[in-house]
Formats: sequence, structure tokens, C-alpha cells
Amino acid sequence: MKKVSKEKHLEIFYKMQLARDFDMKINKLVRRGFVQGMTHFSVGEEAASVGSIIHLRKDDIIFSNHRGHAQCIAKEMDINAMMAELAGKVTGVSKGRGGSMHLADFKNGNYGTNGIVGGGYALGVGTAFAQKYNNTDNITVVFSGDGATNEGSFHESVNMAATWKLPVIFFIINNGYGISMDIKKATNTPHLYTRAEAYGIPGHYVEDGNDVVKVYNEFEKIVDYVRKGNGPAIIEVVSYRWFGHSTADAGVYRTKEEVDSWKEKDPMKKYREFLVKKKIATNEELDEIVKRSEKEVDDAVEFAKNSPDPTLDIAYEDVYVD
Ligand SMILES: Cc1ncc(C[n+]2csc(CCOP(=O)(O)OP(=O)(O)O)c2C)c(N)n1
Ligand SMILES: [Mg+2]
Repeated sequence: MKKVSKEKHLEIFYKMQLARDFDMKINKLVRRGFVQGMTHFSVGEEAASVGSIIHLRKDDIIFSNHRGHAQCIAKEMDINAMMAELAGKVTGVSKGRGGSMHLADFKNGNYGTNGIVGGGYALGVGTAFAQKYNNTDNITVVFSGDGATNEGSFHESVNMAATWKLPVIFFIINNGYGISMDIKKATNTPHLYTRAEAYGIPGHYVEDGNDVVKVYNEFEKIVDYVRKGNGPAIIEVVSYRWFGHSTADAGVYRTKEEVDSWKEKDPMKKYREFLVKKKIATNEELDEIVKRSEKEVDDAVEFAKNSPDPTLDIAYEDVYVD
């Protein structure tokens, strides 16, 4: 990690912590009926999302999938409006009409979480085309899981982006499973990033995607390459979700030992050890950040609780009628 200021390190730590606390809180609130509908947690995967998005500019664009809370937080979504959206309140980022899988924030370049697996790829090719057509040096990053890369849309989108040299990064968080399907049973190659070769573009791999420093370093190179107009790239980052696929998952397809072994590789723990060992921050300083993050999440819950429900007429806003 070259020339990274203490402030930047603490920003990364804070955003990872906020993503962690947000999902831990939601996991409790779902059971109390505060959050309706299906929700997917990225606890355990914070390093992948924050270590990458930290390199983006405000007007660079991201697309998320169903597991996008950490990416929204990394891209500066207002935490109150995000919480309110999950609670279905009118103060939510999508006026309470969408919930967890319809969190968008255009002013910060966040084109939304998405319930359609593989749904972000072609959209990202579209915004990257616009970025290039309009002679900007902005880029698009499309986040997806491992499972999504077996959708036809992945291959069609990467092919078009490669052919037209569009400024888009296909960011694969390989957490080993698509719901209960082990990725090793769903595809015939040990890695997903090697697919880049078939399209004549670079493929990058971060084996320890729980190490935010490794993600940060690798992604920095890719952003530089893509921003300079060299065309798209693929990156595969290996991580693991601690919780079930969604709020409805009995988790019978993986063992407790496997889950526990990944909890040992906690990205928060790893980063804390790094920061303390390198004397970038003290444990006390980091504890303060944890406290601040927990309070912000608690305040967001209060904000959401005290916000009104949407009225029926809001359902007819922001839709095309002709
Ligand atoms: C087009 C489509 N097919 C199937 C589903 C059901 N579904 C939701 S999430 C998911 C698995 C996605 O796995 P992966 O891409 O690895 O992401 P992860 O959940 O592991 O983060 C599936 C099959 C869906 N939402 N959309
Ligand atoms: Mg997966």
C-alpha cells in the first residue's frame, strides 16, 4: 500500500465497520418485523466492497446486486435514508417503494442494487458506453457474485465491453456459493477471472479478499488501466458470507466448521491487526470508530422508526405512463 494517509486508512476502516454494523443490526431487526421482504447480508465481505470503491470518484458509477449494502455504504449512501428504505418509509432513498434490492443514489453514482441476478452487467455496459461516448474519463464498476457469472448476460456484456473497449470493471465477489450451489459444481474452471482471456481483456485475482490492503492494491492498478481508456477488466475477489444466503436460509449446505474457519479470517480483525502493527492507528482510536459507527446505525434506526409510511399516490410517481 503506497502513500496512503492515515485519514484514508481510517476512512476505509470506518466504512467497513459501518457496513458490518448496518447488516448486523438489520439481521436483528428482520426478525422483529422492522424490515419486510428478503434481505441479503454482506457480513464477512466488507473488504471487497470498501477496498475497491474507495478508489472511485463520486461521479464514477457502480451497479450492485442483491447483496449490496456494503457497496452502498462505500459509495456514500446516506445511512438514514438507506435504513428508512429497508423499513419501507417515505424518507428512504427510493421513497420506501423498493427496499434492500432497490437502493439507488444517482447523485453519488450509485445506479442501484438489483434483485435480478446478472441484471447489472448489461446496464453497466450501457453507462460505460455513455461515459466513453461523452469523452469523460469516468468508469463503471459492476459488482456481482460468482453464481451470476454463469448467466448468459455476463458473457454477452463482457464481450461487447471488450470489443468496444468500454471503461467498465466486472467485479466478482466469489463467496463460494450461489444460494446453496457450490461454485465448483456449477462451473468447470477453478477460477472465474480466467474468463477474461476469452475476451482479450485483463483478468485479476485476489485470493485473500478479506485482506482489504490486498484488494485496495489490486484494484488501484485496474482503475488506473481502465480510466486511461484501455478497455474493460475483470477482477475476482475471494471472500465468504457469514450468514445464510438471505433471511430465509437454513444453511444445510455448509458445515459449521467451514463457517467458523472463515470467521477466523474476519476482514475487520485483519485490518485492525495491520493498522496497529504498522502503528497507523491505536486500538483505542479504532474502538472510537466502532462506537461512532454503532451510534450512527442506532440513530438511523430511530430516524426510520420516526419516519412516515409512503402514501398510495407515491406508487404512481417516477413511472412512465405513455
Ligand atoms: C435471474 C435470476 N435468477 C435467479 C435468481 C434467484 N437468486 C437470487 S440470488 C441467487 C444466487 C446468486 O449467487 P451469487 O451470484 O454467487 O451471489 P451471492 O448471493 O453469493 O452474493 C439466485 C440464484 C434471481 N434473483 N434472478
Ligand atoms: Mg456467491
